[in-house]
Amino acid sequence: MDLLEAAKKLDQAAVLAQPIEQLTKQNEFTLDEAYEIQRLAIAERLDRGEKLIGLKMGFTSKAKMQQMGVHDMIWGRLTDTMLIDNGANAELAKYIHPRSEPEICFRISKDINGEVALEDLDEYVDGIATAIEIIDSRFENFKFSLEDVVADNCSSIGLAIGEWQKPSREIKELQMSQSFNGENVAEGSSADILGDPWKSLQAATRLAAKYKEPIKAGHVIMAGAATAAIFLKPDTQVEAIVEKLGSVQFHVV
Ligand code: OOG
Ligand code: MG
Repeated sequence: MDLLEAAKKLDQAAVLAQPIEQLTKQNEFTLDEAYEIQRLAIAERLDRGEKLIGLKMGFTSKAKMQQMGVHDMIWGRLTDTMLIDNGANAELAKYIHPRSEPEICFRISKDINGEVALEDLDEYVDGIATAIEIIDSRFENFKFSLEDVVADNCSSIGLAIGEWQKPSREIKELQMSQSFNGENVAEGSSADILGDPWKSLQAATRLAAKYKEPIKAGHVIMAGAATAAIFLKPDTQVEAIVEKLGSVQFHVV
């Protein structure tokens, strides 16, 4: 299988907001090849001038694994064009079949070279915030295998980050919720993110080291959702609230 060709297909699907058939329907490929396709697809974005701003973790909760039928932790890359300012508009026309999910986000204060132990992570974090991730699988019907979704940069397309708070280790049992036009659409607990969102950050340092992906000062790391993701609809005010960390919003137009 031509990995670069697959990467370009996925990149164009995102650019044109046109879904494609699952890659694994045509060819089998390994998880390492899937991560290579992801790297090559992101390289297309970076060649167009986009900047890496961090990493996202996926399937760090049972709710997400069950929703999508995939049972392994995954990671993907975030770029600057994916950022939506807190309170700004998100244009539905730019997406294929977007869903959103409340998350917790870490801000990195110091370059990370190699895996960092859970107890040493404080040294590398200077902020924690409530965030929303928009995911938009490039595959028809939002259906994929583990290899497909990894190649597809773990469905990432957008993120909004709320006000940064001082880092705290006490984020293990925070209520997390998402509302559409003031109506609750999803509710969970940060305990569902590997038992503690800091463990998701730890896993990010392990996986980034394994795949030789740098984590730099200023980068953000999304810990993964604790609830199922919900399809976006037009004219919707989307808000995520995490107990103690505050809220973040955007408006779907
Ligand atoms: C894959 C992305 C999973 C999360 O927070 O678990 C993810 C998907 O559900 O399409 O972002
Ligand atoms: Mg997510």
